[in-house]
Amino acid sequence: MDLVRSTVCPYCYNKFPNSKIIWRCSSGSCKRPENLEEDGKYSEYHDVHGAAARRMPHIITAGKPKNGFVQCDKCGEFTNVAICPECHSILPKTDENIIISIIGAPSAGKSYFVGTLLKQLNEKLSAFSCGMQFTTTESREMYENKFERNFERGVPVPATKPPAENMNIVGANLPILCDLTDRHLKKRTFTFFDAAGENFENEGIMRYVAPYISHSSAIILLLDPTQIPYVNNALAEENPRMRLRDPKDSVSYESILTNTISVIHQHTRSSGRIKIPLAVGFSKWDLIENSPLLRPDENSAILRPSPHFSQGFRKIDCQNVSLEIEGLLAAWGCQNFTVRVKQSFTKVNFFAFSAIGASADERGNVPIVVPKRVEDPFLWLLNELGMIVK
Ligand SMILES: Nc1nc2c(ncn2[C@@H]2O[C@H](COP(=O)(O)OP(=O)(O)OP(=O)(O)O)[C@@H](O)[C@H]2O)c(=O)[nH]1
Ligand SMILES: [Mg+2]
Ligand SMILES: [Zn+2]
Ligand SMILES: [Zn+2]
Repeated sequence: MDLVRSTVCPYCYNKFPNSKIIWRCSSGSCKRPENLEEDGKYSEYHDVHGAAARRMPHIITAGKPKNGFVQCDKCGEFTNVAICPECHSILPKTDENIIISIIGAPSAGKSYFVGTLLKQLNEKLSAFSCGMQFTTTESREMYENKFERNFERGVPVPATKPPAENMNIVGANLPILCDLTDRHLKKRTFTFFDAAGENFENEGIMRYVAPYISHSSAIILLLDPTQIPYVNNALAEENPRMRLRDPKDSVSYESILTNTISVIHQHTRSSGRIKIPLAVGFSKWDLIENSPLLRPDENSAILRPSPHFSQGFRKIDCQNVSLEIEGLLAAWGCQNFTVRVKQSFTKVNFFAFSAIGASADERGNVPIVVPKRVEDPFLWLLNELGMIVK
């Protein structure tokens, strides 16, 4: 690692010069139970309890790296395990660290989005001659426990837990890290941070997530169409038994957008249009497609399956979908929202997707997950960041 460059930790989002990086010994000797040492910082961030679990191998704070390795001042062996000076998490060995922030009201569909997106990337990213791997065993296990197992069993993914007061928000909900290796073998680590919707409800709480939003390479703002009064009324009229949220009960789109903009401005001490690319994605699109009152025109691009994995990235499809969604938003009385988004961010595209493909049944069982267009916002962002081309 280069000494002048800086790193953003993908766990605590602190930014520090690479010269501040510290190291964890990985030798057999330092890993022996009797040689482990209490690591309070790591345990606090990762929410680790129990005296034994909090004990970890020795940390080398004054190492001078040579070819990526430093010598342990306790056992004399060499290690290349770089860790964050603030939270002691292992820093990924990567060419670039990319944070993707997923923002949205409680129950907007953020967790299903992340879970089904990772599933699609895992299965289909080879179409772009890219490989995907979870960065750490911890990330792979989180994906398997939180998503894969529940998808297979038709069990709902639990609501994401908001952090207890004063607890660090990342520790309460560790991000999932995965490495994407492109055709030139360049490896980039993506951090998907799927916070609880409660974190975005007001500006005061949102300041806890400010560092991760402000350090993001891209933001995905997820909106639940049933939060739009026009949509909510139409669905209720068609199917009075459908369980729908009361749009008045949850934080509005406009507030989430306003909070996001002001948090970024404050944290980056800037004003004006924000240069971080923003994908605005409408979730649960199956509800719209299945509604005679709301279903778009039959020749709409949005009704067709996503073309990107089968035909290569199609920017024109993203643009067509975006225009169609803008048209629907205008018809549903949300023009002001669209204008505000475009005035506040320099790069914006509107999307719609269905993560599950259908609603859970009345007993709460989730059908087999058949995602539609869930990959579109992420592939658009990869294109905006110059990682995949047409
Ligand atoms: N019809 C339909 N329902 C969906 C879809 N995706 C998610 N849902 C439902 O929306 C609800 C909330 O989904 P989550 O992904 O847990 O929402 P979240 O934004 O992570 O919520 P918090 O973690 O509480 O902030 C679940 O009950 C899902 O059944 C979809 O594609 N279609
Ligand atoms: Mg969630
Ligand atoms: Zn850290
Ligand atoms: Zn050692």
